Amino acid sequence: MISPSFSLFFLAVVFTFQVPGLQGKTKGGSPGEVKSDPTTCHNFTVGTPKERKFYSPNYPNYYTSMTECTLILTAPPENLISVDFRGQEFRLEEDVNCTNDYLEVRDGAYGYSRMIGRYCGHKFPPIIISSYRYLHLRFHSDETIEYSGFAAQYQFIHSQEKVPERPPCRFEVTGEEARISRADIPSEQEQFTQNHGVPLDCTWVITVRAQWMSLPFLYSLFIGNVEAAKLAQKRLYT
Ligand SMILES: [Ca+2]
Repeated sequence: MISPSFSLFFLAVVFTFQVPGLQGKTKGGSPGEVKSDPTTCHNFTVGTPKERKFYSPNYPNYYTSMTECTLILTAPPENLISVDFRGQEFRLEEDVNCTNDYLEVRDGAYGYSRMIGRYCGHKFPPIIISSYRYLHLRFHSDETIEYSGFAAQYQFIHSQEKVPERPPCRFEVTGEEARISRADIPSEQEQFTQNHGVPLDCTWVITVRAQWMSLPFLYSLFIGNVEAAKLAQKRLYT
């Protein structure tokens, strides 16, 4: 009998391909290549922690093209995060759907957490307050047309209500063949889901040898598909 709580089952699988000799090496800035190295992204991913500020890459100068940077803000336990982008300016390339250059904010620690908003153009985003103690932010720029970007300031807000602390649910999988399933999930995760009425949120990171291939056709994401999520299997082959 499936618990009703699993109607909100959320599963994400991350496929990682390791290339010997390149691990830890920063990506270069050659034309056509996405830049996401620590130097390019420093303003965004590190910023000025003492001031609790972060910026678009290369701020106050124009941000670089073909850039992808990720920042996960983490507040102390029982705190939320408030981010204010209303600094001197907010200037990204404008397009209707914010697909060229954008700042993306998600309510959680992961790139698949609930989207709060995707922002571009010259209009300040609203003040953003997280539901829990994590925010996932992503800056993206495409090949052409850059602007000066933005400066943002964040603060931690002590929650009047006790913020539930979800135990981590992350699994590392490797080898020539492996099987992942709901059975991997510890009972404390299910209990947390039931107690707080939140989605079950787990990640499997599958790492295979370079030039090997995993079969992602089985699934990449399930929402509300309990039967499909109960059992999944991956096979790796040369
Ligand atoms: Ca652009």
